[in-house]
Amino acid sequence: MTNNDAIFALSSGRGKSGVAVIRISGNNLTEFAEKIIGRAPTPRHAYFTNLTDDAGEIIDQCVILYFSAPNSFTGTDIIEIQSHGAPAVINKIFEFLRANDMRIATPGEFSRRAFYNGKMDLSDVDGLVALLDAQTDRQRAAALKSMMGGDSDIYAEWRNQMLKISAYAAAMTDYNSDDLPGDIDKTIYEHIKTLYTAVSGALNKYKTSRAITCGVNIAIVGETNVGKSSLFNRIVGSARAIVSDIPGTTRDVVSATMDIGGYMVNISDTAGIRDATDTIERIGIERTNNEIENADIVIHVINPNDEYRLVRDDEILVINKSDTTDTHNFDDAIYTSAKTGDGVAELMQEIMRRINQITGNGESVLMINARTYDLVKTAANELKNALELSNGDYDILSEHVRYAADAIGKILGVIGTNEVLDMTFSQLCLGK
Ligand SMILES: Nc1nc2c(ncn2[C@@H]2O[C@H](COP(=O)(O)OP(=O)(O)O)[C@@H](O)[C@H]2O)c(=O)[nH]1
Ligand SMILES: [Mg+2]
Repeated sequence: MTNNDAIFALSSGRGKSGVAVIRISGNNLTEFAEKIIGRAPTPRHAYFTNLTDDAGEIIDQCVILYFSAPNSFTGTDIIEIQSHGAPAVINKIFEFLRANDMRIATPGEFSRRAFYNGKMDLSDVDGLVALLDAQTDRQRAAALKSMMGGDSDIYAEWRNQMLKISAYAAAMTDYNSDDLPGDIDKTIYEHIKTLYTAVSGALNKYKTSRAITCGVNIAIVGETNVGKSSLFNRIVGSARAIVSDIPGTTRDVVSATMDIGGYMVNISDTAGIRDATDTIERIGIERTNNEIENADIVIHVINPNDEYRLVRDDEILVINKSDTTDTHNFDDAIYTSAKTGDGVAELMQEIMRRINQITGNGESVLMINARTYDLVKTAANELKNALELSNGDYDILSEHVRYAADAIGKILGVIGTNEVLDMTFSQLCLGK
């Protein structure tokens, strides 16, 4: 099914660097490895060599590694050339490889080979995509777990059970109901119910997965001039928003991405909530409402003596400008001064507490992404359909459970459509 012709790519980052890693994947690369190393290569040994082109000119001093199939990332033979990271060196090596009938890989082609050669399933590839995107420690940990097969094991186990139940139910249609044990319906029902609980439970963790991979969204809202932008700057730790005492200065939403306790956080400073007369400001306020809707955490800022109208049930109430007064009217509010920095640490603690609530301290069962969400949902729906059938509808029940198994099979890539494969692999960069 796959053509393992010789392909190559720069696996390290582009730009000037100390070392560049160029990977070649293909069938029977031993001969080529021998040619560039100067002797028969032992797999997984490092060879320091003068890499020479076909005209006999030295391209660079390199370290060369050889991996023989199937013990490599792609399951094919692999040669890894570690050269100096200069663009001129990399270009010259590429030229040399092209002259030796190799072609540059397409994005994700190495992983595609790994998939076809049984080295990774699609859920592992999802993990790899997430790992390459990871910016914070929690993202790294979750993606790594997924890439190393943590998610695949769960999916494979579900699918296995679904296939068993489906086959069992299908076989039952061949029997006369009088010949079957009386509690058979109950047994099947219990099995499906357990699976349904697990699958739908994982689905409910989507928000957690999303918060880890895409970041927790925080919106700072409140009337104009209460100090939202000043507080935003305090939180982000750099002057990114315009601070001014002219009401309505922040007309658009200013956002920053930051790392709080290993979690990625997208924090937005918004235009104030007030009845704006000016069109541009009104658009800003509309955007504020969008931000509030999309936010996982809302920080509502007010002045010490302001009347307080709740914006969202679960908001964090912050009374800013605490340096201007001694009155403490609210018990469960956090008092801050964006001016002196007072109370900001306490606010950060509360933010951290909320993040932990949302992410469940990172203990999510599965890393569900946009691709897998729909498939997990289909599986859950099919199981639900099966549970709603009346006793004895074994052939229909068998079908529903098999559809559920198929959906999970698509997550793993055991049942593959080209669209699913293309979508997954195209997210990867060159050299992966
Ligand atoms: N005294 C005092 N002034 C503040 C504090 N926070 C902000 N301000 C001032 O209040 C005004 C409005 O601040 P800004 O951050 O632009 O408010 P925003 O409209 O809610 O974004 C500016 O003059 C700030 O210097 C604070 O904690 N204490
Ligand atoms: Mg502002």
